[in-house]
Amino acid sequence: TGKRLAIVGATGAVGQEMLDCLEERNFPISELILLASARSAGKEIPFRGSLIKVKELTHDSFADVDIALFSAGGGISKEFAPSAAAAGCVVIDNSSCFRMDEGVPLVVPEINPEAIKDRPKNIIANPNCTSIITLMALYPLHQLYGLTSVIASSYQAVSGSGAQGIVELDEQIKVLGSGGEVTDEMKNVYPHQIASNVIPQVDAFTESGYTKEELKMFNESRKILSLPDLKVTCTCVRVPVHRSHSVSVTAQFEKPVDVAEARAVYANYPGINSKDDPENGIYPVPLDTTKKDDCLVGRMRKDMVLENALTLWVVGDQVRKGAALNAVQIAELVE
Ligand code: A2P
Ligand code: 11C
Repeated sequence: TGKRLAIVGATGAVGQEMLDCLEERNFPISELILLASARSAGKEIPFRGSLIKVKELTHDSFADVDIALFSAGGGISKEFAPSAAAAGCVVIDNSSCFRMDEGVPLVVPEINPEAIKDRPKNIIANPNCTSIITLMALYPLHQLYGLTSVIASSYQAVSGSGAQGIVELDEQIKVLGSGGEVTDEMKNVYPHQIASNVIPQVDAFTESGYTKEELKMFNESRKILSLPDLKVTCTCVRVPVHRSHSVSVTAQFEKPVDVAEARAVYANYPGINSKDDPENGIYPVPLDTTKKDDCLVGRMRKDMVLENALTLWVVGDQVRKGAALNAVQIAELVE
């Protein structure tokens, strides 16, 4: 026995990571259906010792599917998730398409697992990677002190842009390493050179001056934590790192904070640990969390500007906990 599971976008960076998570966690599967564009149809992908042929995604792909994990971009989710849900399949969608819809729960299993039960549209949304990683650090502190506002800057890896982000960084590194220059033809994913640079833009700008990625942090944090008045301001930055997003966070609380107590709280929470020993120069870096399930918090200190506030640094593998693993964990909760 087990679930009949479909992965939409199985050939992509997140789709491939989903397969790794399903294998590692021994997810009970009776049938696995791998879906992608017509370009990939017929391609064979290894899973649990056998090869599975990729099929082209169509509106009829979901007739015999219990759960579909979507990670092929917002356009594909918008077009195909409703037909999958109408066919009786539970959709777990990694795009930003349905996250703010009423009637679509937005879930981090360590924070609000009970929210999955109320899903009138048969769709459950997987939050944005930067939101997940930031909230993994903030939720235990919120339980202790009551979160009121967040000021953050992210340092986001190129794999957040999918497989093409990695290709673009690597090609630019190669050219620079051999003494050449990055030409405009080599800038397809990002508006500026990403190798040897940082770009203070993730996703498109909105009229507010914030980017869409920054507004996701604002809106999704409120929904996941059920804190409709939470204040969140954020600058999202792309850095030339392959994997794992880092976020510098100043969080303000209702109650007075204690650094030793705050550090210790992570010992009792799943999915997050502290790596924080400033006297010995110990703190987490993106390479520490690559291909790992747990997020890591360090640089925890009492903020010297705001009252009842802590400043910290959190790192997490955004392909894994920020996307694929979180979706698989949601699937594990679906009965
Ligand atoms: P394909 O490999 O066939 O293009 P990434 O985020 O790493 O770029 O991956 C995007 C994923 O979304 C890939 O699996 C890709 O499949 C899939 N995808 C893109 N366009 C479509 C489409 N029109 N129909 C189905 N899947 C798509
Ligand atoms: C990035 N966070 O690093 C983005 C990718 O809303 O799910 C995921 C965008 C989203 O570019």
